[in-house]
Amino acid sequence: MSAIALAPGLTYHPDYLDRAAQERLLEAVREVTRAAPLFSPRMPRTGKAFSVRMTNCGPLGWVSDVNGYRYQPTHPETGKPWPTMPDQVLKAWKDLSDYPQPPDACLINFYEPSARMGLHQDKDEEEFGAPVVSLSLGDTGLFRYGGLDRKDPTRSIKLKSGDAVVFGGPSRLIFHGVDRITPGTSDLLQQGGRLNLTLRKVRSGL
Ligand code: MD3
Ligand code: FE
Repeated sequence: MSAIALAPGLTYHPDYLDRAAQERLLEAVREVTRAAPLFSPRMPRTGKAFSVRMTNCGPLGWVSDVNGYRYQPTHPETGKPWPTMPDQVLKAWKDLSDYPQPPDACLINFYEPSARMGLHQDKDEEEFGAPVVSLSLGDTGLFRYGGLDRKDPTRSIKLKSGDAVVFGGPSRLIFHGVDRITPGTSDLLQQGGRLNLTLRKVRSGL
């Protein structure tokens, strides 16, 4: 498929997943949420809930509560290990990442139409040599990215169902966020909303 370089290390793959692949991935996400229900992470210190709900699959999952952001092997509410990563997710990583080892974390974000994610950097991982791979499903999200300084100018792109983005090399630590979801832009999710999967290598070494 055709890849578009947006910046050094930042590659956009429009329509990476065709409709059948999107439906298969959605079914895999539903299976993950049956074992590991979506939870509402809270901001460290203030305890204010994020508008995005989350779950994870793979050996490690990202969580946030009053004590801080971290990766941990278990769901914060059930205490159970995260479900295994679907084969389709591992295949996308092999295909898109150029990284020799498999990912050890897959964060699944669910956006209702009113949800957003403020501009931030992903810095809770140990292995910044590995890229982050993003897969989008459902309604289109207006994604914004800038540079390594919060004050750097930003650009926006619309991420639609089936799109993939790879953030590696000099783009691994850029500021980014999601400004809004456009309701009614996809019929993949019956009730609307947007799902984003981020595939990550958190721990360095084997
Ligand atoms: C750039 N998620 O989960 S995916 C996140 O659409 C997150 O749910 C957004 O930002 C979402 O942390 C954006 C695109 C993305 C993901 C990870 C990145 C961009 C990134 C890591 C480094 C740089
Ligand atoms: Fe992020």
